[in-house]
Amino acid sequence: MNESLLYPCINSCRDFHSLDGMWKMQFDPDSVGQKENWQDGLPSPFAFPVPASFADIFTDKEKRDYCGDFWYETRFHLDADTTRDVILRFGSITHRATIFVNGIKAGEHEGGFTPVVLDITPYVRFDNKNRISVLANNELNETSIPCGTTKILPDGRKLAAPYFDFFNYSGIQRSVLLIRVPKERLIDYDTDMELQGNDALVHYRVKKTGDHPITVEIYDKTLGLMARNTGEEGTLRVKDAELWEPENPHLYTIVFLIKDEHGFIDKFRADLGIRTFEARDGKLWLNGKPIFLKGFGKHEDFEIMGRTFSYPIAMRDFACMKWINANCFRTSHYPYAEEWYQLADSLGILIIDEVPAVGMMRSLMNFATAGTGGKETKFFCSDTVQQLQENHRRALEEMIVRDKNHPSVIAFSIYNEPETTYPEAREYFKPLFEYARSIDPQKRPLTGAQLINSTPNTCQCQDLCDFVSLNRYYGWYVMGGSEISVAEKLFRQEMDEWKETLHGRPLIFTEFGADTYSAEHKLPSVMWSQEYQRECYEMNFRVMDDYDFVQGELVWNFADFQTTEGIMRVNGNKKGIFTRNRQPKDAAYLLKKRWEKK
Ligand code: BDP
Repeated sequence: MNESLLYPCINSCRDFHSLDGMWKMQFDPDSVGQKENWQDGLPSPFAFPVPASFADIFTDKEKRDYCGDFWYETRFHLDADTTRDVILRFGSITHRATIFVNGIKAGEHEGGFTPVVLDITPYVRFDNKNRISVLANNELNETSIPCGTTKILPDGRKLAAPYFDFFNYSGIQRSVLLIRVPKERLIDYDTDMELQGNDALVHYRVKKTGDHPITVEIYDKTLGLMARNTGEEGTLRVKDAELWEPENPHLYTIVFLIKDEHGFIDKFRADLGIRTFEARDGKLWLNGKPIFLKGFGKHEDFEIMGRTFSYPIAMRDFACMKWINANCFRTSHYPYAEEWYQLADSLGILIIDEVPAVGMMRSLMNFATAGTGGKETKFFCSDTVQQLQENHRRALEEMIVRDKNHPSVIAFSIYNEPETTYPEAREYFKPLFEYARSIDPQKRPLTGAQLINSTPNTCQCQDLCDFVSLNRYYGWYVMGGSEISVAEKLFRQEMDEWKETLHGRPLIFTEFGADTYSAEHKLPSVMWSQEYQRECYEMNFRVMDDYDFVQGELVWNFADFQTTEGIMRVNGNKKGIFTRNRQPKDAAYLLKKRWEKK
């Protein structure tokens, strides 16, 4: 990774403007675009919004489900400024892209959920019109994360066949910014914190270009300057530090300044939350105090928008989380748009940040397998694994580098429900855990969400986790409806086994729940009714409450969400506590009451 993933800011040294708006778009089903020089201008484009997930905007099914190459194009004008570099920054392009500026290839990127950042200074024509062209592709295979396959229909049309349970929303789904930064500049910074009595020691490290010294300062919004230091590495002491926590998400400002004899060369500022987070002694600890995680596995998902980031929808989601007394969510199953983390920082919501390592089993109905336990597909024994591991490693690096300074991010999740039951899985994951540990300056706890097959006796990877995370569907995929009492017994048996296996590590639930149709009521309950969702949660909580090593409950899912169509999904997954329009189902009131007291 060469370019800085820092979120852009505006000051006298840096600025940016948005390229969001209407772009040109064109599908390229035969992948002829590059040969035919579409990078010099699309031959027959249509107008299309950026950012947007392209699927649900179309009324035509083939376009909604389009899979293959597709192009975007826009133009911009730029005044000359030789003192600064020009950076082009896409919040993400799903799943891979090649970017051209004025017809010249400026870079490429694999992975659909982290920023694509390019220094395009050499390709830009100043005081002139410029063209950006993007060749994107949304095919799935066993080296892409998330994993899946691409079906070819008899007429040659490609169709995404995910090994995961969410719609393969694609496109330029996050904002595009054109940034100007000084030639000598801050590239990146790390912080980690230590509490010493009432004070906090903020250890920092910066990465910069050029030779001028850098000064780092911490400000409090009312108290002013709290600490200052000069140098690329050092410690700042914040006296009587006001710590960041859900009830009081206090944010300081960290400022980086590079100066020469004439004045400022570079300035950068960001929020800084001072907090520690650990998993030890059977508990999770925030600032040295035990904390129980209450909340959700989520998706970036909404009608028409697909996975496009939108402040109004994000704010509604946070409002619902606060209303229901939640304090945490997992970014299942990919890193979200950066604005989610900024909002969580300011609202005091904790995040388990997950890399898009999902679908690591060969199954088109992975959720059924996930719930009931299926046959091993020896996914990690195939010859594509090396490439997959490299893509996984890079995605981890980009997520950790991007998100490492957010106080809201308390842990990283390295996977969701892979096969972990044979030695090759361990060989695959062990180096990834080690790599993640080595690059996170805060050494946050690492975890991975375990499939039902991954039990204390079978899982070869659970000991890599600092806290264990379970996805369990007792009462849904396992013994649902009238058999729920059998599910409860099986659940207790499994929990007894975990008790012997954890050796002081806490355990949380990262998924449990039941599909529920919001229009359906039935007394006595049947599966899919609102009554059954409550009963299923009540049974699960009864079991969990009997095991003191359980330190978190993130229910599946925050809201109903779109999936690929199929016989197991009624226009999407309906396990939401809220509908897709963010209105509460009955079970929401159960959770609200429970979490008020927890
Ligand atoms: C698990 C997956 C999740 C699914 C969920 C379900 O981790 O992505 O949506 O089950 O079946 O297998 O609802």
